[in-house]
Amino acid sequence: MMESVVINVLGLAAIVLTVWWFWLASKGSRQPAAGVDEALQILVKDGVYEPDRIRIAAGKATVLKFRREDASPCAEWVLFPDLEISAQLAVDQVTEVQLPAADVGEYPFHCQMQMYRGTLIVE
Ligand SMILES: [Cu+2]
Repeated sequence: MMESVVINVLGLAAIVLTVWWFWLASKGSRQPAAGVDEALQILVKDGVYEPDRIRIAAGKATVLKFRREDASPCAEWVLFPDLEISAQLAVDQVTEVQLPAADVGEYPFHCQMQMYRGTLIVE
């Protein structure tokens, strides 16, 4: 009788440990597509920015890295009209775009023909 109680307690402890372990592991590996204080790289390909919603911190200058893998002229420029920023992107290269410290809000960005579209979220 005593032995089966001990075994049950041990089994329960093992289950709790396993659940706890996996819960912690999944928490640790969960990453947003793009977030504050991460290396912000945006892939420019097939008519979309990936990711197309980029979150940055307000009041802090930020660098975005655009990797253009679309040779069509459509993808050549990226414009942030509200921030008065534009950058020419070289094909198959990473171009750094310096953003000034901005106020909280949403700032759309797009290519010169507005086919590529994205949103910069400052929070
Ligand atoms: Cu375009």
